[in-house]
Amino acid sequence: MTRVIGMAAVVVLVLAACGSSATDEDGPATGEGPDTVVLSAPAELATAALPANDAAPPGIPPDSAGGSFGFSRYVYEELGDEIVTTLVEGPLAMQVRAPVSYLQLKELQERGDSSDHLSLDSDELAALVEQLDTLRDATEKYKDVQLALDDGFVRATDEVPNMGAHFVNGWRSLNGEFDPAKPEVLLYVTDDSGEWELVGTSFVLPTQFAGLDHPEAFAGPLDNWHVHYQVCTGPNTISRSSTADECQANGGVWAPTLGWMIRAWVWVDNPLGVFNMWNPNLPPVVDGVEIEASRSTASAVGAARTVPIQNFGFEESRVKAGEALAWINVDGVPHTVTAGSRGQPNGGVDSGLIAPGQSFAVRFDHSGEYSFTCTLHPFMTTTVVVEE
Ligand SMILES: [Cu+2]
Repeated sequence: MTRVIGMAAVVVLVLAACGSSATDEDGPATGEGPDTVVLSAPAELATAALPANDAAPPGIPPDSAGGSFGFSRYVYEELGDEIVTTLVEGPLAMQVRAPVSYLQLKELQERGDSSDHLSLDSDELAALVEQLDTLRDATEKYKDVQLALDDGFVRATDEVPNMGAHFVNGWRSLNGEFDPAKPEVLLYVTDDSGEWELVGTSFVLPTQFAGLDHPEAFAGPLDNWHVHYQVCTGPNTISRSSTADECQANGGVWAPTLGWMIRAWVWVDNPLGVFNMWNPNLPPVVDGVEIEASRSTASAVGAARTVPIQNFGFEESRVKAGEALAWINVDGVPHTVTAGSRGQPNGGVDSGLIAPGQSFAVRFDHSGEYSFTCTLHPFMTTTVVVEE
């Protein structure tokens, strides 16, 4: 555990950017077409005990938190005093992660494009588009939230950044059946007039029914289903992992797991991918294109080091007292750099929203260990070690 020791940091806000979109050689593309990443058996498995099935966490968790939702197979968080696996995503064998939206898939299919780069053959592409069209047609009526409530959907979370509020159909969530016309979850955000607007859907398959192996549900390999562990839900929660005690103290309902889940974005199109967890077109939407400058701007203000915020993760960093450290957001959605941990600010430095492509720099005048988090994504936490 790290403590924040008398922070006397001078904050330098640097407006930086990358030309037209928030892309990086290593980061997810945001709408410029397919840039598929295929992950095979994760490296950490070479040294850890091999899990018994797709849903199982690795036998031996690492000794520090890490991993990122929507980008790595495992996410490890510090809960209580322990490092635990809070998320497992995708099949154990091979995952295909492609930032291709629903509308882009339809376009590829209409063009009769070869989809080799998506690891989809044309039949799978056609079947997938048909499933997604079915989902869209079947949920159109739920643009009227009252019809969703009438059909048994109940709000189970607050509005999650770049995700929306989850309205869950309890019966469907328990039956273990996959039907593209019957999503278990509808996602809504409140519009300017305070009305609920339908933005997406999500599916839930409990492992007791669907089994511990990755569901074969949507056609092709793009649907990386995930399993959350130690989940806290409730109308005032944002559906994240916590200890049972912490969850109950916040008025939430705790569960060891809810089973296999996946989002499908057929309403508000998602350039990070039709099945991605995060949708940059949902609030907080920030315009990364308007921002002028670059990584070199961050170093021009005297930052000794510039580190990327990418794939929903920070890098641990070391600087010398008196030096500045700059963070650049190379993800497709906003983040914050906020003194504190697990999404909780401690009253110190706070960047506010850092748009894709934007930078934020902090000068550290005194040695010590400083912890930072992202208030939008509480699992994002890092420590900066400042040496004499
Ligand atoms: Cu964040």
